Amino acid sequence: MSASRIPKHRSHPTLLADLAHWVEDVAALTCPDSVHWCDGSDTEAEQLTRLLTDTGMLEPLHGDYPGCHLYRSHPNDVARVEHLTFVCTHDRSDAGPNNPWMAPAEAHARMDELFRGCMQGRTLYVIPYCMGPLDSPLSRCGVEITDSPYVVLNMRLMTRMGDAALARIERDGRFVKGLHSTGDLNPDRRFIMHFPEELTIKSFGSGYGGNALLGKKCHALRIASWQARDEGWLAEHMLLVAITNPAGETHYVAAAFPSACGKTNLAMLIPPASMPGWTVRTIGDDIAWLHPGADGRLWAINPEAGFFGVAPGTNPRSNRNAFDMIRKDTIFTNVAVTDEGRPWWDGLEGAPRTDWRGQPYDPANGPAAHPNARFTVSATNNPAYAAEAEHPQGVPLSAIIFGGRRRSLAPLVYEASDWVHGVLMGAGVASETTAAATGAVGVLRRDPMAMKPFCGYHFGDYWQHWINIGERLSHPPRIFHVNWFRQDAEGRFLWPGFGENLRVLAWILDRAQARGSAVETPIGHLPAPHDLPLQGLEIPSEVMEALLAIDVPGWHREFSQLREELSAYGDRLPSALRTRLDEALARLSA
Ligand code: OXD
Ligand code: MN
Repeated sequence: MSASRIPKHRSHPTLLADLAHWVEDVAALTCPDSVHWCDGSDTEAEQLTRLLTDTGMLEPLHGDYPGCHLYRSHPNDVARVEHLTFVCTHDRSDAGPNNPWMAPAEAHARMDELFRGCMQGRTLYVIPYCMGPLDSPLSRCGVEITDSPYVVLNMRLMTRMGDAALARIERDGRFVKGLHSTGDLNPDRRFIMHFPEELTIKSFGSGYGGNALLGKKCHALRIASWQARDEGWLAEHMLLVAITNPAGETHYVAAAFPSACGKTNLAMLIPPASMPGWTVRTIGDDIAWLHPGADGRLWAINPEAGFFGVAPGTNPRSNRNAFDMIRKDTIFTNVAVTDEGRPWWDGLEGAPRTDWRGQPYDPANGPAAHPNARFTVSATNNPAYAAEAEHPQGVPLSAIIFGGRRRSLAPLVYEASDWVHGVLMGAGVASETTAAATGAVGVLRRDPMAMKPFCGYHFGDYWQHWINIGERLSHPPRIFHVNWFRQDAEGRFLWPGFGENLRVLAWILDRAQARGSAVETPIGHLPAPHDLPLQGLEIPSEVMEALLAIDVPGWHREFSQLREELSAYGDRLPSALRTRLDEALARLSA
């Protein structure tokens, strides 16, 4: 396992030289005991799994969870760290007020100091990976260097990695460089640095997914959003789903919600029994790359090959597909374990014996599973995985949905009047914070397009780019906003959510085909309660009315506040958005 293995016989000498030199330079800086080029084979994964189980870092789970393992992270390393995540551009203003910034030279110097000698006694793994189907012109590749075998095993589930990706890198002639070390996990020595102008990422001091699996947030969102702006496409924090109605028509929908707001559940939705003939299949649950097609439609691929989902909240009632898919070949991180050695979190059968820290469970010490405990699993484990996820050209979108977790104000669903209004709707997304990032939970914050932590450049330029993309679409998807999380005065959810969300999706698809009816309001088009297919759902009419009501003074306050917040983007804020906001405020005042 530890033997150095440099691939031979490569057809692209220039690139390989670049790659080989970079690996040599990194090895000279970090001083690993050995270098291993990952081929992505089953044998390699078995060897790494054995290495981690032999050293006690992975724990095999009960026999009725074949191929499943538990990993416990350092207790201080359980989530993304937004305040330590930097975009390092030559011109500070290019990173925008939406990103922590550091000058590239200073960031490189700091990171190189941290990386100096950090892999002594460790193996340096080289992971060539492809984001998106290997044969798709829309896919982009990268190489991650890491000293964490846990990262290698996760990257193997989350991306197409190994020899096939290396062959694609040779054909492409370019790749994103990602350098990662867990270091000593000291939060004072933890940084996630992005150099979009150099297509480079340097991440030190964390093994947590969003900080360490560099193909995911760092490459497929922060760096890719920058690349996408230069190349004329969009990299978005969106699930992708195929919905087939009883008439047999299939439509594709992308939806952007902030982290831990139910993207995985929506992507794997099981229709309620009272909606026979509908099916929902998953293309992706977290990231979508959107390309204007020659036919004037917007086409989407999921660049990932697996799911890194939030475990708590997953159960046979909330998400049967996810529950079934994590019964084999899954890495669980920071869940609790039962007496029998089964993974556990609230809502599952059984009782926890050991908490996520590995201590005997005691409710006085907090929840048994960490609220941001995760599963990592191949997308092909999902019983509802859509074959279209492998299509090189992607799928054409009928609708784009934005949403957030808001206990008040935002109605169940509303529709933008056109693309630019939809961009404003996306810019106004706000959501209560969750455990996916460090910091307070449940605080309402603005999270435009659910991209606040992930857009690799100035939000003003990003919204202008969205507007430009819309101008290239003769058949743009319609844009909607949803909120599954409205509560009553006692804190009870008004809408049942989960499978019942299909009722809202059915209305959205009708509207996308210019079929369903709606009422025009100052914030957009809303369904009347009878416009939604509610057959078989027992929900009081006053609750439906509350879910679809417009609180005019509340929206006036909301838009006035949004106007003030958007002014932080200065003259890079597209004037079209300012105009649309002023018009909405005027409608509300009238
Ligand atoms: C994720 C996140 O892990 O958004 O997908 O934090
Ligand atoms: Mn996410």
